[in-house]
Formats: sequence, C-alpha cells, structure tokens
Amino acid sequence: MRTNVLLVAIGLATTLFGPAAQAGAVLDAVKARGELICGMRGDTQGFARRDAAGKYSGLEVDMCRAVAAAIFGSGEKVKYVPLEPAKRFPALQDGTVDMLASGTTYTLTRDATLGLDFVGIYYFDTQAFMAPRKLGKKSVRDITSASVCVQAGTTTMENVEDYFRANNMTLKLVAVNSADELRLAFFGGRCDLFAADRSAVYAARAAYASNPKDYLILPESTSREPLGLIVRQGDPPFADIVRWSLYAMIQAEELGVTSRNVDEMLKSANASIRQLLGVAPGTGAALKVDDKWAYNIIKQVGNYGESYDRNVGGSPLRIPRGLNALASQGGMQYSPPIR
Ligand SMILES: N[C@@H](CCC(=O)N[C@@H](CS)C(=O)NCC(=O)O)C(=O)O
Repeated sequence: MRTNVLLVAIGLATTLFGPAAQAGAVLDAVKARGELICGMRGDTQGFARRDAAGKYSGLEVDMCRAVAAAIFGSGEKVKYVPLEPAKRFPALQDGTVDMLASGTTYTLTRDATLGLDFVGIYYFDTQAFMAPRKLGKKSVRDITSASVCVQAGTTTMENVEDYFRANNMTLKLVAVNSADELRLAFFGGRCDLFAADRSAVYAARAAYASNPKDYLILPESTSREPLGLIVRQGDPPFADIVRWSLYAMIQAEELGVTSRNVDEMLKSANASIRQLLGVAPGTGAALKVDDKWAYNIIKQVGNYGESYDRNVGGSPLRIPRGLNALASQGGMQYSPPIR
C-alpha cells in the first residue's frame, strides 16, 4: 500500500514538474515580483499563526521573513500560503509557492524523488503522542491498544503504523486531512491518542484544548523529524539564499549578535562579525544580494535564539531548546563559516 502511494507520488511528481528551471530564474522571478511566496503549516501556535489583524508570526514565518529580508532588505515582503500536508509538495512543484517552511520532515525519498531540495534544518523535531489525562497512560509503554488520530500525507502516519507493529500493539488509525480536522477529532473524543510532530502536539494543546492541563504529552520521542526548508530543484542561487539566511540567524546567535545590539556590532573588530554584517564586503556579491543581507535579517527578524525564544521557548508553548540549542550548548544547530 505504502509502496503504491509512493510510486504514484513519484509518477505525479515527474509529470508535474514545470519547465526545467534555469539557474537564477526563481531568484529573478522573486525579485521581479517584489515579494516572496512562502508555504507554511496551517494554524500552528509558535510556528505559523495569523492573528485577528491578519499578521503572521512564528518560527516558520520568521524563516520566510529572513529570506525576504536577505533578498529585498525587508522582511515584510512575504505572501504566506498555509498548506495542509498533502498539498505542500504540489504547491512548491507547480510554482504556487517559492519555498516551504512547513513543518516538513527531511527524508531521503522526498529529497530524491520530488524534484525538490531540502536546504537546511530549521527545527529538529521528534514525534510525540498526546493523551487525555483521564486515559491514565503516562508512557507509550502503558499502551497495548489505541485509536490514534493523525494527519494523512505525513511521516507521522507511517511512523505510528511502524511503531505499533514493531511493539505488537493494536492500532486503529483515524487519518484526517487538515490540522483543524485533527484537533476536532481528538479533542472531540474520537481517538485515544493524538500523534504528530512534538511541535504540533504542543501547539494543538496550547491553542485548542479547552483545558490544556487535561492532556498529557507522553515523554517518548518515537521518531526523528528534522523539519527542513525546501525549494524547487534547479535554481542554486535561490537555494543558496534560503540556506544561508537560516545559517546567518544561527551564526548571529553564536557570535552574540542580536536585533537589539546589531547596530553597535557594526563597530566590532571581530572578523567573523564584520563579515556577517557586511562591514567586510563579499558575501552579498556571492549570494547576488546586498552585502547587508544578514544585517537586515538580524535587525528585523533577530538571531535564531531570539526567534526560538519569542515563538517556541516562551509562553504558551515553552518547548525546551533541546536539540535546537547551538552545538556549543550541546544541541545540533551550528552554521558553516560565513566567509
Ligand atoms: N513532519 C511531518 C508531519 C507533518 C504534519 O503533520 N504537519 C501537520 C502538523 S505538524 C501540519 O502541517 N498541519 C497544518 C495543516 O494541516 O494545516 C511530515 O513532514 O510529514
């Protein structure tokens, strides 16, 4: 079954890819349009959320703002397109969006067969289960049989099937399409467990549980879900800007450059800071953008840690930094040299 789905996906992908992109064509088109079109998750607290005034915020939104700041000098020049999981790859393949920062796990098959490229990992996620406290399950080890709500078209669904099979647990899968359907199904009592990326589990509990304290997020991480920034294959200059926009945010945190002190830092004698902020020229020309590209990202969006704390680490999500801490702090995030 899964093989068939995969083959259909590969077949579709090969027929759907638009005209072969020529190097620089996407970047040129984005510049000519004056706006970046970014696909992200549907309403996900801390990652991609629209407030009553229509303003988007979240860690994924910040990834898009960073790329716009690098290209245009303004992080505001972004059009956001919320996408449910099954729609995100087609939207990138057919050019509806320029890039995805959409809670999408970097896997070999997706990278190698969809005509897309993963260019960086902005969030090291894992898969988690949530259960109503009254179910009395404190650990996945307490579960022998369960109905599980998941979103179709996700790695989650495959992981849950694999995990239950490997541990001789009885599974009743309730697969739905959108995040809204998932929350309605679970909080409406249609399943024992809610399975998703840990980020989405925290987001759903914080934003949608009538009383978050009634729900327990089980401690086990049942898979690795590195969430990637994704572009169409065939335009390395655009891919480079997306990749290095993320790295600039990480590098800024490593160097102690923040949105608040970045102007002061322009006077720094530190060669790495001078290079990052474009005081020492060169990286802008290499990326075909202004030498102040990283300065603009940091000034407007902040460094990676600032974005993390603002969106994910603070209230209401309070997800510990964990794997997303800098490598120098025991985590996984670090930037190759910006020079
Ligand atoms: N990271 C996994 C899971 C993706 C996933 O489940 N995404 C959900 C929640 S994390 C989503 O994007 N929901 C937003 C929506 O459906 O609008 C994958 O790439 O397959």
